[in-house]
Amino acid sequence: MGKRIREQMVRLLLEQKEGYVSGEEISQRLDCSRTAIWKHINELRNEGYQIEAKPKTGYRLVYRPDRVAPEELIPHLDTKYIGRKVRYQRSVASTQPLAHEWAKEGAVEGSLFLAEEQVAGRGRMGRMWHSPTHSGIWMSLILRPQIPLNQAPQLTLLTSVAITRALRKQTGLNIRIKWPNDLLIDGKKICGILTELRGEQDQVHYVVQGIGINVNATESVWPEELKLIATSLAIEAGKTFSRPELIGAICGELEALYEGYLNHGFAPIRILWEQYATIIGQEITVRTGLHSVKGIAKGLAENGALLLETNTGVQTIYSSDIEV
Ligand code: BT5
Repeated sequence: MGKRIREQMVRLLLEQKEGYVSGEEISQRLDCSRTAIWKHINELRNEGYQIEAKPKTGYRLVYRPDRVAPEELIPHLDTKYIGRKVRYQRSVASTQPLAHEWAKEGAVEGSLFLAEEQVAGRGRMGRMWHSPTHSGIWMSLILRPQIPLNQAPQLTLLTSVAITRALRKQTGLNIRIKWPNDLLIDGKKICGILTELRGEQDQVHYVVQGIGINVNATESVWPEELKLIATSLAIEAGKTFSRPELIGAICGELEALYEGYLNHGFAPIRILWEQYATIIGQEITVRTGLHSVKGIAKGLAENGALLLETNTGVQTIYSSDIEV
């Protein structure tokens, strides 16, 4: 309840642009007492908002912290269910286990767990994901598609396409997809996706999609080894971006593609994916466990597996690391 009022209060303050909104107007529009307003204003201040209170005039928003809290995100959402339920914490070990717990408690499809910082963010196969505070989007999305387990990798491809489209629109940067789960700008990683799920062979119970995007990070927040392989939207564009606005755009693209996927299957996603992929027509090396195979990446099979043309014929690769 308190959260709802704070969300509405931030919106009301924002509507005023440079002007003031009187305590009386807030109390009428939000249907709460002057004492309650004061309490919420103080809570917002504790979260980093600077709100000026001028006697007989009202309140004015002077500074709005860069946060991905629900009240910042909601004004940028234009979706039916993706991102409509949000859990938010400033600092977490990783948003993934928290989203798993929430899913087990019955979180609805589209629920989103967001944090400003992860101190033990994770990649695939036990790798680390660096998530310095306020510098990126670190979130886990819960989906409940009625699909068999072996189709779940298609969701990683779907999400890659959705994020690519949203970020291209919002930033104008040339973002490309590297199979299966990386988004790159000029060969440097800007985003990683981690798809985890619970289910039985013929039915997925739920999917938790971890999405990590370097938004406003500068190189100074990264360890040495990352500086060579990673980049951020801000480094590439030379300006910072509003993370809540980007999340809103991503949720919108995701919902549109996901609805299309549930109704029409993977084929339309496959066409889009191939359009944005870095590797089609290139020679690549694929590592699958202990082995590695060289070949030309031809595109995606109908089910989303990678088609690799090798000396011995076309091979179908389900998931692995690739080197270009
Ligand atoms: C991934 O793994 O790319 C999946 C990353 C998923 C992160 C999200 S954030 C929200 C959610 N909560 C989590 O704890 N995780 C998810 P993988 O393909 O295994 O790539 C990991 C490798 O990327 C590392 O070994 C580093 O080389 C590199 N890396 C680590 N942090 C990075 C960063 N911030 N930017 C770019 N590259 C990074």
